[in-house]
Amino acid sequence: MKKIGIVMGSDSDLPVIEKAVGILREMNIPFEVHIYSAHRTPVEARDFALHARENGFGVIIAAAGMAAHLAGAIAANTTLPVIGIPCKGPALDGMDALLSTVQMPSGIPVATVGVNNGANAALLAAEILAVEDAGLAAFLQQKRQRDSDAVLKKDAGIAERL
Ligand code: RP5
Repeated sequence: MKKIGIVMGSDSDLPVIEKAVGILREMNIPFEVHIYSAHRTPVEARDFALHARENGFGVIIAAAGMAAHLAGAIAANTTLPVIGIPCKGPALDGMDALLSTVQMPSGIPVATVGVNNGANAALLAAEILAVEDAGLAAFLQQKRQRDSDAVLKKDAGIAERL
């Protein structure tokens, strides 16, 4: 199976990445995590993206906050699918990172999930790999069924709680 590359702009983004890592572990998907910044370590971020395909990655998740250009910078240097996670910073409730990540000009796409939504980034990355992996697709379907069952269980108990 291809690996998922996870890049965060700073270790202050770690709580968001931990949600993604938890889901990838649950699904036994191989991954690698790095701290590369588009502005503090631009050479390393570029090199990672340039060689990601030959290094066995199938999807890259890039998480960054504030003027979050990491996902776009990674996407500029690879044709692998890149999923951007805008991280909430100290100002603007994450709107700065959301717009910086989602508003990529035409030609270099970044599939952007919600602010701080590491879980959806991991699930989307898994769905991309599952296009060619029936076992992973089945696992994803079972997970949805479990989530659905949990909601229906809450529905059955809601009248007693009110
Ligand atoms: C971005 O700036 C990082 O992704 C982080 O979300 C934000 C702040 O970084 P630190 O100052 O906490 O290292 O590059």
